[in-house]
Amino acid sequence: MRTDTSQTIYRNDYTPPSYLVETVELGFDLDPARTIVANRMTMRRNPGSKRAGIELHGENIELVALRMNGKLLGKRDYRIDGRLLRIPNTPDDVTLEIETLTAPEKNTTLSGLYVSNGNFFTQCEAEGFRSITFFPDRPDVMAKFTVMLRADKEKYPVLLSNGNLVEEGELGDGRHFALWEDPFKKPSYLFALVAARLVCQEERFRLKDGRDALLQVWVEEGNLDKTDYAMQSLKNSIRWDEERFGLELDLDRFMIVAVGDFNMGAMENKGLNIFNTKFVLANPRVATDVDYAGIEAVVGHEYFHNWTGNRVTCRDWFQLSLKEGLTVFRDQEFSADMIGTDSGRAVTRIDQVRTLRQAQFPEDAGPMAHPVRPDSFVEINNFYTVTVYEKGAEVVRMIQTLVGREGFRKGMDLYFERHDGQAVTCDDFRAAMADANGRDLNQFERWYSQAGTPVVGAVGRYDAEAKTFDLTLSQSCPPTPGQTDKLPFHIPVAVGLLGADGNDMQLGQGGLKGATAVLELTEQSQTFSFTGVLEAPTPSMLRDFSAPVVLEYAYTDDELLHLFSHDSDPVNRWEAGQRLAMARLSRLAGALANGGKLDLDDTFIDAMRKILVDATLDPAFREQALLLPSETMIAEKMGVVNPQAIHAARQFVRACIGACLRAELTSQYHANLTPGQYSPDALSAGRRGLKNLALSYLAAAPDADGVNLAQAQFDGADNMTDRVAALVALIQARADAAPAALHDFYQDFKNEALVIDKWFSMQAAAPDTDVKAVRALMQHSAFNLKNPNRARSLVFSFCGGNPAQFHAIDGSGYAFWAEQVIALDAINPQVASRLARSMDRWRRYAPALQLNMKKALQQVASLKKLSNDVREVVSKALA
Ligand code: 0A1
Ligand code: ZN
Repeated sequence: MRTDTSQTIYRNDYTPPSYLVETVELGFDLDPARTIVANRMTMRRNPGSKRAGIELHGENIELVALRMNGKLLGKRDYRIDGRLLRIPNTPDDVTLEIETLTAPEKNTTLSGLYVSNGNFFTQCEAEGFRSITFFPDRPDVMAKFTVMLRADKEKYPVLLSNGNLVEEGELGDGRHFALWEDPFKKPSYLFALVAARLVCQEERFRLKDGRDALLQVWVEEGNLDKTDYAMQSLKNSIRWDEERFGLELDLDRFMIVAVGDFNMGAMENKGLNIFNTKFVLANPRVATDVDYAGIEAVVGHEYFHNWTGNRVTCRDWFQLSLKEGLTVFRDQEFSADMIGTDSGRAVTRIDQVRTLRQAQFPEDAGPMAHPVRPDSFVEINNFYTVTVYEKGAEVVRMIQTLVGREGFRKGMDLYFERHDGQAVTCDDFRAAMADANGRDLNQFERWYSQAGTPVVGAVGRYDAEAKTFDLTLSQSCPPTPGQTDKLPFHIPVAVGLLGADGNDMQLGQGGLKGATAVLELTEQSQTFSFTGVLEAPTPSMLRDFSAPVVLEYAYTDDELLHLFSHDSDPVNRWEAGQRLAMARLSRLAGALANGGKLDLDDTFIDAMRKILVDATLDPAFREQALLLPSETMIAEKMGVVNPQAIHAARQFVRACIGACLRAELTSQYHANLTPGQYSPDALSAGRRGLKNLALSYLAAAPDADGVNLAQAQFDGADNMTDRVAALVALIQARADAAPAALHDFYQDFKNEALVIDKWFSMQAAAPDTDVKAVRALMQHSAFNLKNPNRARSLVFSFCGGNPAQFHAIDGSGYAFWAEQVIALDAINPQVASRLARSMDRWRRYAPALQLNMKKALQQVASLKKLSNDVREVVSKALA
C-alpha cells in the first residue's frame, strides 16, 4: 500500500524516455508464494533524450540481482528511491539482467501478477507491469518480448503468453515450460501471461488474405458450454474490421481467456485478451439479452484494440482516449452493424445516449470532471472514465459526422499509414483526420481540452411572408474544476424541420439539401436561415444525438407530441418522449418534496399508448420509447435532489402507466412472446424487452394481475432474460411471492457465479432493502468482498442503484459507504476508488443529507493509510 507518494502528474511535463528497450526476455518460475522473474533486456539511449542514466519503475517486488552488460551491480551502482530504480552514468548500449521476487497469492489488487481460483493471471494496464519486474513502464517504450514460462504441470497445464508459441516441453520435477514470442513491438502494459488449469473452444478461421488463424476461448472446466457466443462474436469482429476498416488480424493465433477476478471488463493484451467472465460466459440458461449484447461489444472492443491501441498506441496516459474513445466508437459501430436495420441502429444509439446522460454528464458536472484528454492526474487508474471512453467516442463520432463516413475511413487509413508501430497523441489522430479530408479541425481540439457538457440554446423564428425559418443557436459551457472560462466548441448540430403533416421538409438553406442538415456551430451564437419554408416548422435538432451537449429549446407539449409521433429520426422521436416524461417526473418529484398532490395528464398516457400499440415500430424501439428516465437522470435535472421524492414520483408514473394502459400492456405482453428456442438476436431480444417492460408496468399497477403474470413467467421461464425480468417485477412490486422466488432462484443457480451476482444485485436495488438488509446479505456465505463482480453486485448496486435507500435521512447509507470504501481499499484500491465515486454529487442534495455525506467523505479522507486512488477521489470531492 502506498501512503505518502501521492503526487500530481501533468501532461505538459511529458519528456521522452531516456532509454528505449529493444528486446525483453522474461523468464517466470511460477509459484503462488514465491515467483522468480528473470528479465533480460537490451536497451539503447534514446537519441531524443538528454538525460543521462537509466530509470526503471518497480513496485512491490524484491530485487535479487542486477547485472549490467554482464557485470553484477552492487548497492552503490544504483539507487532505489520510492518506486524508481536509477542507474546513473550508463553507456549508450546496455544489457540489463534483473532478477526479482514476487508473491502472486498475496496480491489482492488484481494488478500485476495475481492468483484467481488457483490460476495465474496478469493485468498490466496501466502500470501493473512494474510490479512484475523493473522496467521503463510507460507506453512510449515499445519492445519485442520473448517469454519463458515454467510451472507445475499438474496444477497449471496451460501456459500462455503473447504472440506465438515457439516451444513447449517437460522440465522434470513435474514441471513443464512454454516459450512464447511476440513478433510485434509493444508497450509493457500489453504484456500478459496465464498459467492455469483451463480448457478451450478453438477454431481455425480463414482471414481475408487467405491465412488461417487459430482462435481460442479459454475457460474453467465446466464452462465450455458457455463459450459459443464469445467465439461467434470474435469471428464477427474479425470480419467486420476487415470489411469496414480494411484491418486484418496480424497474428496466427488469437486467444481470449476468462477470469473470475477482474477489475474491469476485459483487457486487450496482444494476442492474449484477458476477460472478466461476465463478458465471455453465456448460454440461455444463465445469461440475459443484455449479457449477450455486452459480450458482443466487449469481444469486439478488445479485438479492435489490436489496431487502435496496440499497433498504434498512446504516447502517454493522458492520451488514453486516443485508443479508448476510438475503440469504443468502433465497437459501437460494430454492434450497430451487427443488427443491420436502421431501427436497430437507432436503438443502439439511444442506449449510448442514455449512458452518456446517466453517467457521463454527471461526471462532467462533478468534482472529478476532466477533459477527454486530461491535463493532470494523481492516479491514472482513476481516469478510465465514462468521459475518456464514452465522451471520447462521441468526439470521434462528431469527426465522422463532420467529414462523412468515407472521409472518416480516409482519415483512418492515413492514421495507420503515418503511425503504425508508434506511440502517438490525440493531436496526431485529429491531424490525420484533418489532412485526409482537407478540413480544419483546429477549433475542434477544444473537445479534447475543455471539460464540461456544453449547453446549446436554440431559438426559432418563422417569417410567414418571407417563408424563412431562422434558427439561432448559442453555446455555453459551465465551469469545471480548474477551468472557469471556456472557448466556443465546434459543434455539429443535425437539424430537420417537420411540417404539420409530420413529414420532413426539404431543406433549401445554402448547400444544405435533403431532410437533415448538419449545421456547424462554431461561434458563441449563430443564426442559420432556412429558405422556402412554406409553413411554421417543428424543428428536430441534434438528430442522432449529433453532439454530446444539452439542448435547450422551449418546446411546447404539442411540438413534443408531434415529434414523438412523427420524427423521421428515431433518436429524436425517442428524445421527444423523454422530454415529455422528464417534465412530468420533475414536476411530480418537486410536488412530492413539498407535499403537493400527484396527478398525471391523459395527454402523456395517450402518447405512451400510441407508441405502445404501433405495430409499425420495432418492439425494441417501443421499449426504449416507453422506458422512463432513470432516477439518476431525474436527479440531474433537479435543483435540490430529494431521492425519496424522485423515487416516489417515478413509481407513481409507473403505476399510472400500468393501470391506465392495462389492456394494451397485456395484449402487447402476449403479442411479443418469443416461443421456440431462445435466440439473442436483436429482434427476439427486442420483443422480450418490450414484453418484459409491459410486465414491469403491469406489476407496478395496484391490482394483482401483473404480479400473477410475473409469477407465472418466473415459474415457466426457459431463459435467464425472462426469469430475471419476472423476478425483478416481483421484487419491485414487493410481492408476497418475491422471497420464495428469490430462494428458488438461489437454489437453482448457486453454482453459477455470474447468476449469483444477479441475485445479489436484484436484492440490493429492491425498494425495501436498507443498509441493515445489505449488511445481512454481506453475511451470506456466497458473499465475498474480494471478488470485484461480487462486491459490485451488492455494495455498488446498493450505493449507486438504490438511491432512495442509500440516501436514508439518518445517514446510515453514507456510514456504510465509508466503511466499505475503507475495507475495499485495503484489498483493492481500484475497486475502492470506483465505489468512492458514488458520493461525487454530494453537494446537490438537501442540506441535511449533505452534512452526513460530507462527514462520511471526511472520515475516509482523514485516514492516513489510504491509496492514491481513493485519496484523489475523496479529496477532489471535498475540494
Ligand atoms: N484497456 C481496457 C480497460 C482496462 C483498463 C485497466 C485495467 O486494469 C486496471 C483493465 C482493463 C479496455 O479498454 O478494455
Ligand atoms: Zn478499451
